[in-house]
Amino acid sequence: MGATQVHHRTCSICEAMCGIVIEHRDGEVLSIKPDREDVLSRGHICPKAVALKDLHEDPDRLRQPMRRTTSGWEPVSWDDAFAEIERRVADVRTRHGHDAVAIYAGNPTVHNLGAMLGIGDFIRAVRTRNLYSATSVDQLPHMVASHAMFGHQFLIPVPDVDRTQLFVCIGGNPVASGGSIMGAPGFSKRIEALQARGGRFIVIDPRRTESAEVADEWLPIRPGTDVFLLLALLHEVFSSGRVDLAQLEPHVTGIDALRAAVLDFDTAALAARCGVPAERIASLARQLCDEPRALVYGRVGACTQEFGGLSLWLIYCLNALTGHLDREGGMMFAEPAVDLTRAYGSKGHYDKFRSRVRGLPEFGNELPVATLAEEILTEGAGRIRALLTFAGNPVLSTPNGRQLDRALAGLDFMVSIDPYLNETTRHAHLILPPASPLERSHYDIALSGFAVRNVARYSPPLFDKPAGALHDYEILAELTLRLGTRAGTGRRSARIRHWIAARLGPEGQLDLMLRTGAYGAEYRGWTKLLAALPGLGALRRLLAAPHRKPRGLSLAKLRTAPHGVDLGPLESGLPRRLATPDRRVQLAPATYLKDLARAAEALHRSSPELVLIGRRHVRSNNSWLHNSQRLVKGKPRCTLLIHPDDAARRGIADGTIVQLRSRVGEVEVSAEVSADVMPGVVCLPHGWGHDRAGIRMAVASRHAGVSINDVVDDQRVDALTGTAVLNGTPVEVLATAAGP
Ligand SMILES: Nc1nc2c(c(=O)[nH]1)N[C@H]1C(S)=C(S)[C@@H](COP(=O)(O)OP(=O)(O)OC[C@H]3O[C@@H](n4cnc5c(=O)[nH]c(N)nc54)[C@H](O)[C@@H]3O)O[C@H]1N2
Ligand SMILES: Nc1nc2c(c(=O)[nH]1)N[C@H]1C(S)=C(S)[C@@H](COP(=O)(O)OP(=O)(O)OC[C@H]3O[C@@H](n4cnc5c(=O)[nH]c(N)nc54)[C@H](O)[C@@H]3O)O[C@H]1N2
Ligand code: SF4
Ligand SMILES: [Mo]
Repeated sequence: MGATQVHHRTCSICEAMCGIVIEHRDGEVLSIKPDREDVLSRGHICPKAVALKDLHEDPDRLRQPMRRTTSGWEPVSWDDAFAEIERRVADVRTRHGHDAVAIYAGNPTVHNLGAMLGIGDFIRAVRTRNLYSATSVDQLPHMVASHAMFGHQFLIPVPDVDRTQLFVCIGGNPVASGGSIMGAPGFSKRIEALQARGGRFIVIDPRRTESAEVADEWLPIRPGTDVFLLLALLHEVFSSGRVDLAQLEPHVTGIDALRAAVLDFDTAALAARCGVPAERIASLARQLCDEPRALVYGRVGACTQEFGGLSLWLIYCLNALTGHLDREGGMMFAEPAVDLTRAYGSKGHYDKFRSRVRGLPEFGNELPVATLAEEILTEGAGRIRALLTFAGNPVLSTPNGRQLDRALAGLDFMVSIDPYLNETTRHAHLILPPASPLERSHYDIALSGFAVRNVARYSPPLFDKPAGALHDYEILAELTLRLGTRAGTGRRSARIRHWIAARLGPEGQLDLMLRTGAYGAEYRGWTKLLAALPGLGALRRLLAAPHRKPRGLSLAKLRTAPHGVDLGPLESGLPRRLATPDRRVQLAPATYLKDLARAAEALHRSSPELVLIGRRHVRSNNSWLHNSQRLVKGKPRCTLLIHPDDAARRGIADGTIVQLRSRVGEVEVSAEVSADVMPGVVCLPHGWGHDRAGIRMAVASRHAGVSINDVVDDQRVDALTGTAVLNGTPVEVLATAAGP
């Protein structure tokens, strides 16, 4: 027996990015504990960290490529799998054209260094208009607003939680979720510290969430009506003459147009529609104006609703107009060591083309996933015939999952790059499973850009991958080569890039990015040479950018810092970092002003009697952690919360099996009567529904639950951004014969 060893790494499950310490011996994980010296998480972890061991050891995790045959799944060699994919994709392209091959990329992509480095080339190689991802069921309104207002889709402000005195949280539950577009591990402790220094935490949410529980105030709001609350808050700021742009004054444009648009609305009607008392709205606006260190933060609940686009825009405007944008204690911009806003990531674009069936706008070459099933099912030129999924489970994660199930079952060809045979991948003809997360290196290239402190942390692989296993980036690289065409990016530049990437590997590329970043080591002659190669325009731009505060950062330096390197608190970055053509913050982009007409029209509409919202639990992560026994044990969590008044009216008691119905579908689920949801609102978690036939996740199947997205309506999208309306679905709830 070998000696017990200690390994430091960053947990890659959620955006909190906690530092963990893993004790291991002879290739076995003995324990997973918090790293008290981690520069960001300072000793915080949640129960999901231990699931890294369960994932690694899970007998259901696929360890070799699988092919679906008429007599079931059988293992296949990598060579045969890749050859079959090349042949069948070519066949679909010959018969139906390039756009007939679609891609869906799921959430774990952004938590994966190799995937982040490889997915762009893969997408360019497939060269399709039918690109979809979890973005349009998540943060798309943030990206569209950042693109329109600040000029770059990834220049998204994050709460300076550690220095603020007033934190207003709209449609986020960071105590349970760990925070999102806000890397703030140990969020509850940060709120305790805020309260200890005399600050206040206010939660605006239809449910008294775990975050509302620790807040100084919970303001219930009718689902989907945040746009009206935000208009009312801005109305108060404008009409009371309290606009204070602070240091941003010379760097904004559009304030007059915004003022005129906002003052057009009637405050009494706005308050009545959202359900927050008019006096409280006015006093909240005053609080925001009076407090020098305050911020308004909005997240998933604010995004995935009918007016998600407008809501996120108005949230940024409200921060700007009360002097809280890009200022200490307000909403600030992280400046990470690898900065996607400087060179690597595209700035983004909007509405360059529209989806075939429903005419929804693209964003950054992507189409809204709410229309994926229609694009597969609707006949005609341009119909999707083949699908490649990467780290995604859209059957459970996107609206009208039953329809998507039917659509996927009818595809000519489907490939899933995924470690599990689950609700989505069961439809694939081939599943290509990557090596375990503990067998690869890690660096949060994307999410470090949204952390509440600038830090850089690298984790080497804990274990060697088994012989014959491939990492995600290796699978993507092989497919990039095999599916790349002469057109599009051009096969030659793809080859050169591939050659360089293969030589450097994720580590080499990361090192290059670190060295050329704002905190990088000395400029090196060889990076100049690389910059001269074709197809590397981004790199060239990057090398031309001035170094701001060199700290000698390199991969070698990170390797000697197991707890990470602290690069300091958030700092003001505007106007330097603005990427708009006039280098000003655009307060009133035309697309947004135009969309206000839609809100004005909806202002006097009456609310449906009962609407459905979602929830997250600290022991889940979307749809894919339910195969860990320690995470699903205890009483079933997939229950429908219903207010006592709504329950009584329908003869529903705690534990009654109810039928939950919407326009698109129905599920049967156990009711949990609770005054924690507002009257008129029912609440079900997402990511469950593991009772579908043919999945290979033994534990999850025994704790199946039902999928909220079997009830969420795919036809309801935020018209501005195309984001799915996951919250606020009109529903009916009926008691069934089956008793408690
Ligand atoms: N109703 C409702 N629906 C929602 C939400 C909601 O709040 N309400 N939330 C939405 C949000 S915010 C998101 S982000 C989406 C998520 O949507 P998806 O990303 O489509 O779904 P996940 O459940 O995260 O599925 C992740 C998949 O990746 C696989 N996987 C995990 N790790 C790896 C890896 O390292 N490599 C590879 N190749 N595969 C991996 C898993 O097995 C699983 O199949 O769901 C959305 N859906
Ligand atoms: N434990 C756990 N952690 C996770 C995840 C997980 O599934 N489980 N998923 C990860 C992912 S992919 C993401 S994107 C983040 C999401 O992180 P968060 O956004 O913090 O998480 P949610 O729980 O979706 O928070 C949305 C909140 O909005 C509320 N809400 C619903 N409708 C409305 C509305 O119309 N208006 C307002 N004001 N509020 C509304 C809901 O009640 C809910 O409390 O969490 C990440 N972390
Ligand atoms: S909150 Fe939990 S799942 Fe998220 S990074 Fe930290 S330990 Fe991992
Ligand atoms: Mo997400």
